[in-house]
Amino acid sequence: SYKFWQTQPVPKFGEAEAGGKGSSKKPALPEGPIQNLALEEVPSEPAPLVEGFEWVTVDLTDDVQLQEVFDLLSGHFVEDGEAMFRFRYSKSILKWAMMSPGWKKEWHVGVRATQSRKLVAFISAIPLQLRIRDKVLNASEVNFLVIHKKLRSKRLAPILIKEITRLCNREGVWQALYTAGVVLPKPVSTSRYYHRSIDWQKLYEVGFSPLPPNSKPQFQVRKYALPDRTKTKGLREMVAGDLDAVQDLLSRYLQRYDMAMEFTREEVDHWLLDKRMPGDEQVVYTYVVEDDKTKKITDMFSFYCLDSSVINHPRHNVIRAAYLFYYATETGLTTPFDKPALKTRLDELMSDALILAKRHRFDVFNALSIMDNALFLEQQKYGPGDGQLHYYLFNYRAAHIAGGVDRNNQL
Ligand code: YNC
Ligand code: MG
Repeated sequence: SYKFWQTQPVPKFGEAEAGGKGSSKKPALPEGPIQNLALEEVPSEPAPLVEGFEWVTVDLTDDVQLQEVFDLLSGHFVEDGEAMFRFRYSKSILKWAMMSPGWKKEWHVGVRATQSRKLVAFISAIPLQLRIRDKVLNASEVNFLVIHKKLRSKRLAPILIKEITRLCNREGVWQALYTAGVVLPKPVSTSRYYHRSIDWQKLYEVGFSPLPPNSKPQFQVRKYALPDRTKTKGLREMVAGDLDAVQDLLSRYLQRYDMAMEFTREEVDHWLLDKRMPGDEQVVYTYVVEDDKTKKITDMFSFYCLDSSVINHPRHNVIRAAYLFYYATETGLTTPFDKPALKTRLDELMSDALILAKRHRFDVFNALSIMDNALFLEQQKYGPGDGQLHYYLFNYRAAHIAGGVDRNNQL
């Protein structure tokens, strides 16, 4: 019934499609903002919390507070349906994800128990420029909404969501992007997680990968075996000197999609270049292909490291997962939509990505059914997972955006 969400400026199930592209017989609604507020209408103070709890701004530059967010998320954030695995965002990845260019400390919102000072809930936002078809929105991305398990189902989530909305609005930001595994009104796009085993034996032991009927463990191990060396000529790690070339290539490539980030040079630097401090774990791994004659950057791909805790296993505590991040290529393409050529090239690049992930001791490589991933998922031995990921826009009505798999079916 969506008692909370039906009060919010989001599209409703059953209403006409925006842009007139849907199959609905109802008259099309225009693509664009759902509600226009004036800054004066935005409350200057947060709504009060129930007795015993208080709002705080969490300072992620303070390692003690960062550790509190890490502890809250690693104990209470997203789990799979059977509660076997839980995302385990490292402190490094939390800083990377929440302290991107333009980040505001006010957008790291916590709730503490007044007496014990314990951090019991959290929500965050970062600023971004998001293109939907030909419009670029000055938006935020909301993530890391979490409530301690003992405080669930008390309607605290809507209060956190309203508070992050207020704080975005105060900065003149009226639209937001967010993703969730749950169905809410109303996804602008829906994708599925795909998994490519690297260490099949371990994934089997923790209960992540099943043994298919009529197979044997040694067949599975052999099926997912990878060579030690990459094949693409000119492939190397991205360095700071590649920034302009990568920004150029990536922004051209992202033009192919109906919804994509618009990256500044500073953002490419932040999201793609590994800037670990000594002792920190590496978060992002980015590779480029440099043509040895022209010295041009012709391709790039990246993945990031996000572990999952294995809940209640006697021997294994974590799954080391690599998540496919951005990629771009122009190699061999006669036009941007030359799908057979794109498939050939992506297969080469993504097979090397797996080899590199194995070299960095990842157990599994994950990808969503977005971008042009449908072109290589099957060939590279990815299998569909149980999880779906829905994409949502706050205060923006847009015609549905088909995922990569759907688009591939139209090849
Ligand atoms: C969710 N994931 O439907 P209705 S994703 C949004 N996103 O409202 P209560 C959610 N809404 O149906 P609980 C949601 N999950 O009555 C639930 N809801 O209208 C809605 N899990 O609240 C739900 N993290 O407090 C219902 O539920 C209402 O105690 C119920 O808390 C929910 O980060 C939650 O999955 C998710 O920690 C915090 O279960 C809790 O169960 C939990 O009674 C494990 O809430 C961790 C987890 C969510 C990961 C994520 C993106 C969040 C986006 C939030 C929406 C942002 C909108 C844009 C704002 C900025 C606008 C501008 C400008
Ligand atoms: Mg609650």
